[in-house]
Amino acid sequence: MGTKEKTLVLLKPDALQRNLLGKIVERFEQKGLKISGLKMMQLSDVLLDEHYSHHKDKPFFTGLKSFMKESPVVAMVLEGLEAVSVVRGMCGPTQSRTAPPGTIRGDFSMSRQANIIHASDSVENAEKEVWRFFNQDEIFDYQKIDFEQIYVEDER
Ligand code: FUP
Repeated sequence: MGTKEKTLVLLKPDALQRNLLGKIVERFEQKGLKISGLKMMQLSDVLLDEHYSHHKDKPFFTGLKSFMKESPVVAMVLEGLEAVSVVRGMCGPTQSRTAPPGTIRGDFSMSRQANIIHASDSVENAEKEVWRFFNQDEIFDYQKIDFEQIYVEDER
């Protein structure tokens, strides 16, 4: 019926500068995702080299790293059934200009680089990324009172 997953989200410097943090967090809350972790952090070269290692030889790599260091980001861990694909769907594709309306990128941005949000793209990567950005004691396992309204009995 779906597996409980955790996924890593970064609200990028453009989301912070453009006062969009609350609107984006609200979407995840309204969807029914559980916030297991949330903090502000200034990203380092070491962390970004690891996080974007698959892009290290691309022409946009240096610009991407500078952009991600322009201000702090907000890092979140979201939890729910199939949370990885649910959150990716809510973000929309990388190129914001053509991202569908209704997605976060589609509704709030016009750029490929300044595209507001990062979300893990697979269950395997989510597992790595959660622990790349969060320590164990920053992730909270708690009961959420709307759980039984969000999922029906045979989904829980
Ligand atoms: P996504 O999984 O949608 O975040 O996309 P990618 O992993 O392909 O890219 C990571 C980030 O690199 C994007 F969010 C923005 C940046 N990027 C560019 O700046 N130019 C490109 O051509 C592709 C990606």
